[in-house]
Amino acid sequence: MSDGWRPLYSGKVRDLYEHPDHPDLLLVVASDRVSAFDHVLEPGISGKGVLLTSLSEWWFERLAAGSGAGVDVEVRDHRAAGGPAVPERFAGRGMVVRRLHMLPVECVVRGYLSGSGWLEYQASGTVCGIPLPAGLGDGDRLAEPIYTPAWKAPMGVHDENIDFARTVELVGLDLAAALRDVSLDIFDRASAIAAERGLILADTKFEFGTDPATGALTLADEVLTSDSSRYWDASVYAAGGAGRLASFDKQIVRDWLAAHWDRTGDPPLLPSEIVERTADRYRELIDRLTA
Ligand code: Q0Z
Repeated sequence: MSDGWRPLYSGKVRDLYEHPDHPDLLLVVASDRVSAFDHVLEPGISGKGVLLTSLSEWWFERLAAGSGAGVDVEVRDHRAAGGPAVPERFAGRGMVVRRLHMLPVECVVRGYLSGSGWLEYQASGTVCGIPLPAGLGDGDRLAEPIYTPAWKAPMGVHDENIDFARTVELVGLDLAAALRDVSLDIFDRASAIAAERGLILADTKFEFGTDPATGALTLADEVLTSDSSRYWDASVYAAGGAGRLASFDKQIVRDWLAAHWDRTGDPPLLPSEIVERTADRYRELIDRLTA
């Protein structure tokens, strides 16, 4: 390919490229692939890569405007500085970013009890080892958001929830404290922005790197997308009932798969109705957030 970008790494749903003439940059490309239960499913969700990239870019811009509390954000357009553009073949779903030293910690923040947190709470009254008051239910709001980091295991190994002491061992005390404080701060700011649009940000996962030149802590990778976050409709949530936790992500895919697959062998093809409803849900989130 003449644009010079070379595949560096392929994840389940995104791909990373490097450029020999720009060793300080990377290209992150979001595909239309969708994964659930550790499998990449067929067919993909047409338009998903573009939607998630625009969501991530929108959040990067919103968060950059109000940052300063010890965190930088990745710059997404390097053309002004003579950097390469996103090539046409990845139009709308690529971001050129500064190449950082990524920290091996997934910075998860939860404002509500749900998903794996709800499962752990039922078994032990804790979430990632943090004790919570008795009597909480699925989807309940926590008194205040909690920071529940995970160790980014090498490829093929599952991420492992870790406590603050383990984070200190991994990145040192100063960075461990900064990751926690900055993650909670960004979560608060993002929750307030989402709330203005009638959306609840239930939980999310941030990733950070340090700038190799300056050491500055930098928010990186995808930010507050529906692949990395759980959003709920605030009015649906407030009305209560079974559907109150319908999220703006691939929950439709997960639910369908759970009902139509016993988790052995290859997963079945997704029906077009499921694909379309999922795409609609992604679009609705973007429309409501960015309108
Ligand atoms: C992001 C990932 C993807 C699979 C590495 N600015 C950066 N500097 C250095 N590394 C990264 C970034 Cl964003 C980086 N990932 C996550 C992205 C495919 C995994 F496109 N890994």
